[in-house]
Amino acid sequence: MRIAVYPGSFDPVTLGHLDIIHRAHKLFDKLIVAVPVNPAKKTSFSVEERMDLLRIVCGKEGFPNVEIDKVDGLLAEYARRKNVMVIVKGLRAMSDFEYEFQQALTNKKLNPELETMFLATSAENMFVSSSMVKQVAGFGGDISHFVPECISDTIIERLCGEKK
Ligand code: COD
Repeated sequence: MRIAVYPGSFDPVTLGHLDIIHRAHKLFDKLIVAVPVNPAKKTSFSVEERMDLLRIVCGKEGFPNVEIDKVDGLLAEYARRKNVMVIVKGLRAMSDFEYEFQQALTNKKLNPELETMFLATSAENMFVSSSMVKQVAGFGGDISHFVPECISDTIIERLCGEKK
């Protein structure tokens, strides 16, 4: 069975992330979308909130082989435990590359069996990021072009404190 993991902060999940899930789930028997318990970055949404948003979005899409999980500790160790062969990452621009390349090399050192596969962003999602979504939502702006519609109100309510 070919199992891949798509790890990310998903703080919150965006249309850019969803596009990568859409394209990656077709390439593997199982795709695990994994949220770290102790992310390198400070997050606005808790692990459970981020997993719930992912569950809503992936449930709505009806992906038959996508699982949502959390990673406690190193991704390379998680991959070993779960028989994951491939880490899927998205690349938006050259600015993503250095960070992603460093992570790919580190994960390879920690688990030589593990490959990292990069999917190029779709042109329409090139500029979409979780931090941009949070900034726009925080001022009550329209985030409908950046996040799946089914979670848009929840994000705005949570970050802006009012339902749009
Ligand atoms: N289009 C395409 N891809 C996108 C888009 C977009 N618009 N937006 C984001 N992406 C990609 C990113 O490039 C990334 O590959 C992925 O989606 C997730 O993005 P984020 O921003 O939600 O998540 P990150 O980059 O903060 O996630 C960091 C990890 C959780 C992957 C990393 O910290 C990790 O692996 N943590 C586990 C602990 C560990 O093992 N650390 C050592 C690894 S070196």
